[in-house]
Amino acid sequence: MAYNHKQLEKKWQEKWEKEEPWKAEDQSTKPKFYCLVEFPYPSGAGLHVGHPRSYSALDAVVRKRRMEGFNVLYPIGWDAFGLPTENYAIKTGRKPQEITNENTDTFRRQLKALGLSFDWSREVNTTDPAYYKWTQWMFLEFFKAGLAYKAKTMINWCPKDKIGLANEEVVQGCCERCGTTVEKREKEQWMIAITKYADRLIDDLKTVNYLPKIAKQQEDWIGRSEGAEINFEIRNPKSETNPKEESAKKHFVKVFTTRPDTIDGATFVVISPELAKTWMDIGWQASDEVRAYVDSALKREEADRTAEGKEKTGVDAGIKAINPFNQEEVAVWVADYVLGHYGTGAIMAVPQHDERDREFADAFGLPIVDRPLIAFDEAVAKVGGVKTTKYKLRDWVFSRQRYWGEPIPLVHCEEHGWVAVPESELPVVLPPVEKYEPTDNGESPLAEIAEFVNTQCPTCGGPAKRETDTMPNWAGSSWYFLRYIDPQNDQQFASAEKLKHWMPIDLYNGGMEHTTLHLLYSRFWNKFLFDKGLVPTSEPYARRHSHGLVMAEDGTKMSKSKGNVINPDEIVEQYGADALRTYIMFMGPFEEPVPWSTNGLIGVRRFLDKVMTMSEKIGGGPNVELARVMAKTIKKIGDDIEAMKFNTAIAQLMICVNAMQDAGAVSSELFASFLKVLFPFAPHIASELWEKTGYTTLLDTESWPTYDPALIVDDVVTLAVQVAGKLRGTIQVAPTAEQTEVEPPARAEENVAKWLEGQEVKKVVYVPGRMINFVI
Ligand code: ANZ
Repeated sequence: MAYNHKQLEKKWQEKWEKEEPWKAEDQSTKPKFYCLVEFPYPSGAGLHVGHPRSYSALDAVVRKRRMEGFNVLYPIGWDAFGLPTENYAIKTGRKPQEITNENTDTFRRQLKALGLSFDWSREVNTTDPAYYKWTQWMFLEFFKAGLAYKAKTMINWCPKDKIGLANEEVVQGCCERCGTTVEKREKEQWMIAITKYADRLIDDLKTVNYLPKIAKQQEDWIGRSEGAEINFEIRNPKSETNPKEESAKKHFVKVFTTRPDTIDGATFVVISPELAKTWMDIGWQASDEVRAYVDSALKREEADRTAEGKEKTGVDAGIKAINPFNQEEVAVWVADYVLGHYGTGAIMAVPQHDERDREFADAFGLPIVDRPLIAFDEAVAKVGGVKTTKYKLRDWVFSRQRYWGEPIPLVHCEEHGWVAVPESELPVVLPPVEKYEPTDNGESPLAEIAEFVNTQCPTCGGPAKRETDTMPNWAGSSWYFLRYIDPQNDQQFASAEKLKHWMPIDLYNGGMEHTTLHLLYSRFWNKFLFDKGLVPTSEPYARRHSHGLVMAEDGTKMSKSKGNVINPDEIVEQYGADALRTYIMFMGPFEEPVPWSTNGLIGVRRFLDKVMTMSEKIGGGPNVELARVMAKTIKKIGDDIEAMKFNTAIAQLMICVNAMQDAGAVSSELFASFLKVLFPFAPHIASELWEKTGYTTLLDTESWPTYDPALIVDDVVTLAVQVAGKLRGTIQVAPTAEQTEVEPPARAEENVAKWLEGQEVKKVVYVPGRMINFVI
């Protein structure tokens, strides 16, 4: 019979709301456990089933931890700045803050309807001025430390969203959000020097426990390469590369290589179109052919310039260089497979050893020679090179020309340049505006508000202008985990004492798609605060795990346009929160993408219906078989939750329920254990059955069940115990038990103990599965 999930779940949610069993204590003698899930962006679409996948699973972990006696912090909040809200505000003429509030109300209601055990008293919202005051304050710390700087850069510009994008936000040459082809634009931007932390961001991965694929992806993204910079002298450049310099001066092209050992085989040099352009800007009289090539190459996207298998293009620069290792004259080419912003923007080409160089040489008939390798250090020394390390990681473009973000708290004064807004004037609050539309000249809508822009220089009191760029939506999420620790503090972002109590985060779960963005940014941000003595640990997350996407039934991505989105509200309404939670953990391995299946969900709901009838089976005497199944269940579920194998944990629950059904009766003691292991997955019905059984406590406050290890041994054998070669008793042990496990119970056997009393054991002979003999 189907239970009435609506009534039952409402009853327990009201009780939890009243008794607040999930409040974390800032002072406690219990060990702490800080569990973090990526907080959602409260979009207008409401919760997506992908959210419960992570939240329910980690909810299972923290429920177990509380029962194990931990003081658990499991918080939630809203990462609420961002484009969709702003675009919706533009469309509807409403205020972004109003829309945000509505959306967070929906998300909160939806999450509470799932019975997730968040500590709701610590909710944070990145758009709350009391929150972003500290985001601004931290930005100023970067600024004061010289890590935030303004630079003219070519940025990725999305002509549809009218927004500059970080490299990470460009996917195959298109805007990550709207899919429009990205253009290049030159723009003055605030940058944060994350590259200064590149080494530590790689090296410290050794000190944390991340899924291997996460650590690897971060390492590859940072892309550290050990190599050398080597100068190739340009032959007879005379007033060609730089007419202003005296012709007596030697000219060089500097290449970056990770393989100086191959230098003897370097048969030509290739410079990037970007470097060629720089040379032309300072006076290089390049041919028309070169100019035309450079012009067209600079318009091309990096992704297709370097795409594998793409036909190589390039042009002879008409210049010669000297290979410094063997003094041979080589040609200099311009080609777009060499990138301007990596290394030195120029390479020595070794077609014998490098695939790309080989293709280029084949395409243009350039020489390929087979020369021996030289030792790395020897080669570098001989040509006067300098060993260096290069990174793929770029500095973080930290400004956006949009409204709905944290204002950058800086003021520009003709005399004093960029000046920090004094701390006492933080937060710099987003002013109300009439129109949220970005401007066509690429400036933020804030630039149109004279009252906001015109201000005084904090240093001299003279007229000054505020920065009108806002921060990217990765700002607020770079430190939200610190604010949960002390969300109401208005003197500091969090007190040192509380930070010390809670950091680092013991377990952090989130999507793989955040590995190179949020996860890297927040590690960097935390390291910087650590260096300033503001947080107690260099790494914020001791352990990082990741969940796979929930796909549509047909295995494709759920999307509004395809109409295949599963709405959690409807599922909860029709099948209940416990069914959704349990199903979503049962549907497949946690790390992997899994297609949604309504049939699967119905199957899980039927299982829960069966569970609800189990309380009728309480009674009967001891049942060893059932006790064994229960012991195994406790062990397996405990181990599986630790390993984040929720699907196999639930499979074991099912085995256990079948065994109870087959037994016809279950002792109240065993049943209580069952409810405790059911609780992390289906807390509402577990609580209901707990109450039905006669308990008045909340399961949250109960302790995690234990089991007798002897009961989980599958086969036991009878072991003969001898003293001086004579049989004196027997014991039951596992056939594979070690001598150290067997000896104590053997000695303790009543009759054996008698024979051993007062004797000195000279030797113990153990034959696993057969006998143990004490030689006296
Ligand atoms: C000679 C050579 C011989 C190279 C060989 C490789 C293999 P990673 O490991 O990715 O850092 N390179 C250097 N700067 C470049 C640029 N701006 N655009 C495109 N390619 C560039 O790669 C470093 C290697 O990539 C460098 O070492 C250089 O080619 C090339 F058997 O030098 B090598």
